[in-house]
Amino acid sequence: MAKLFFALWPNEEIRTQIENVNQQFRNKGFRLTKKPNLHITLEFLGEISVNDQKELINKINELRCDSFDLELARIGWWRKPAILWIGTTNIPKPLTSLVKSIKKCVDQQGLNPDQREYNPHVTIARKVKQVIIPKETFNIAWHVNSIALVISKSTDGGVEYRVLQDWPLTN
Ligand code: 2AM
Repeated sequence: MAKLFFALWPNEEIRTQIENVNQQFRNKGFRLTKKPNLHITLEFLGEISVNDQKELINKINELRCDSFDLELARIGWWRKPAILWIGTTNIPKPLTSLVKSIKKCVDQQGLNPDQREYNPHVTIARKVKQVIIPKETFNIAWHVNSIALVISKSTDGGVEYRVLQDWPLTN
């Protein structure tokens, strides 16, 4: 069994730009996401068996989805999970259909896809009980041309993510 999720995995350049936005939330008592962990979840799978993992990978191998451009340009806060996040100005159609296709594969594998409305975001800090969101604007232009299957492991130093496999999106 392994704890897995599908994600949009930023390259180093995008990661640095997100990290630069995060810096303003240092020393506020929040738990900032470590730079190597920054990502956008597409679909959280939870603990799944090696067999389900293999069969799901076979299904994802058959997908053909378009690449797209994301503009990360706003900061939001969800009170209940106490999460601070960076979000997109709009949700591109190829992203909506990508998530739909992944959910279909997950469902066909007999696993439970997340039923909640999809809300793409990069979690930048946890344990955020309250926050004043700064007014300064930013715009991180991210050309998304791949998706990743990521394994999540709890370690003494916190959670660690590792990309198991990635797939290109069609240009
Ligand atoms: P989050 O960033 O909004 O917390 C790995 O845990 C990733 O999967 C996180 O980015 C997390 O989203 C997302 N995720 C979605 N549902 C989850 C769940 N039930 N448990 C843990 N993580 C979940």
